[in-house]
Amino acid sequence: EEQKEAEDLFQRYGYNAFLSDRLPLNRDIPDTRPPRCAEKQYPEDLPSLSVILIYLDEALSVIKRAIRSIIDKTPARLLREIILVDDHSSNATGRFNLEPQSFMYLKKGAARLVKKIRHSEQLGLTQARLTGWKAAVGDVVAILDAHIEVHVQWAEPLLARIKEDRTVILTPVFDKVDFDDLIVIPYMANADGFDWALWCRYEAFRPEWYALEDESQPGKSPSVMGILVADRKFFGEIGSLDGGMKTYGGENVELGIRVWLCGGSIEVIPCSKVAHIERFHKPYAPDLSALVRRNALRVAEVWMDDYKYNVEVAWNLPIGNHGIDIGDVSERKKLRERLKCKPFQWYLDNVYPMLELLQDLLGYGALINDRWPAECVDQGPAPGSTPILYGCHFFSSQHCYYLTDGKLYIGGIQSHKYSSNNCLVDPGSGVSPGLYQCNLAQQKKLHMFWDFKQGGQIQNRDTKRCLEVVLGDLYPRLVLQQCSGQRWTIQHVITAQKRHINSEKQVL
Ligand SMILES: [Mn+2]
Repeated sequence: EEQKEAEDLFQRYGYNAFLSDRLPLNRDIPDTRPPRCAEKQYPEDLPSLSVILIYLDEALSVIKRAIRSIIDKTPARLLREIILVDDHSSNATGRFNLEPQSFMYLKKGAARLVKKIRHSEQLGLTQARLTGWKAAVGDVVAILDAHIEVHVQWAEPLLARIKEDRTVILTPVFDKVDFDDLIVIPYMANADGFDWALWCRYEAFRPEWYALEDESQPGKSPSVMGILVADRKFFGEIGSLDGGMKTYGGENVELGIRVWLCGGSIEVIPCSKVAHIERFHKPYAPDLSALVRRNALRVAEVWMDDYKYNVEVAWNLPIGNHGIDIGDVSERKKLRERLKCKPFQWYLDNVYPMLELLQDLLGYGALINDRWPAECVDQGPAPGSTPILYGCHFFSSQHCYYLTDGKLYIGGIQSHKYSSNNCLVDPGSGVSPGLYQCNLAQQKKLHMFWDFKQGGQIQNRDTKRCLEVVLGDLYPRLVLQQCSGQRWTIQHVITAQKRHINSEKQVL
């Protein structure tokens, strides 16, 4: 029976809520900060802090543990309030009452610091964060998830840094709390970046940070993962968050780009650590990608100038004509003007030079042989180096890119200068085509350049063999053979005019 209950709770919350209900609310977690953090001295006189915890369908014991850790680990003189924002949870935890007895487990007097706001309908992550920020009265706001526990002395380094410079927006460093056993697994500090689809990812700091040889030092970051700490008023002056973002995703990247371009900066603070449950599944929707795509296109429209095509290509959409409703962006564009923000080029040059433009493309998307219109070229089993033909599903393993120099990538395109794409090669013998990291293929002088025009054959420039499809025992197979005039179509072709605009901007 307990097993069944535990499984039901896991399905509902995406973590082991059964175990959480049985762990002490004030459990000890290991101090995972860089060693030098414990030696640092912070001023007595620091700004006051409002902590905002947003949630949807969160286990009550998890929320209570978050509150308890904040109250125990934040100096009382600095903690102004804890604001819970419930984005219209469906289960009983959404309506847990705030009578004093709900907080009997807290230190005397601490319960009155806790306030709760419930959305009367579900408005999404961004609106939940904005609701908390608008209600806050402290000098500084820390906007966090509710499935967290803060570490010792987490607040002081944040408040001290904002006291020095109110225009920096900060992020603490997450540790991972495993969704099965709730054990804390330390993470090193990293910068928060993203790819051209605007999915967030960890990123190395800039070389200057490593040159300091002090991992307790703040590091500049292109963006945030979602949690953030800011001077409450400055956060408003710079446009808070884009309220036009729906449900999930993109708002963190929008904040990062905007803050950098409009007069602030983003820093990761390694001495401030927050243990965070990485859920098995997230609430809101089983598949968040359509929402992230919509929000990413919104970011591109407002902020990326002539570079917005990168986001469209990353989502395998036609350039300049994606047809997806991104809502009204006029207010955000006005904000950009009013704040006299720098062009996106400046962000690429100065903040995130590791982003690689998706340039020199002639065509991209699914690659289809006209005799087999339901089959797509696919990267094949991974790890592996043999591309195959597979029923079209149009996900990234079937995204192909044909470049001006004749390379043909299969299985997605990388967004960063440090990553390598996979190039189609003719091994020179046998009938199977190969797929190798392009830089390796180049070193080994594999035959990796192809002639291809929309609706024509795909022919290797060295071996003169063609990529073709033959009927195997049961299935059509991808082979290299003497050209018989088979015709291929790639999903999106980039016109000369669009290419011209892109390359001209790159020169500028
Ligand atoms: Mn989270």
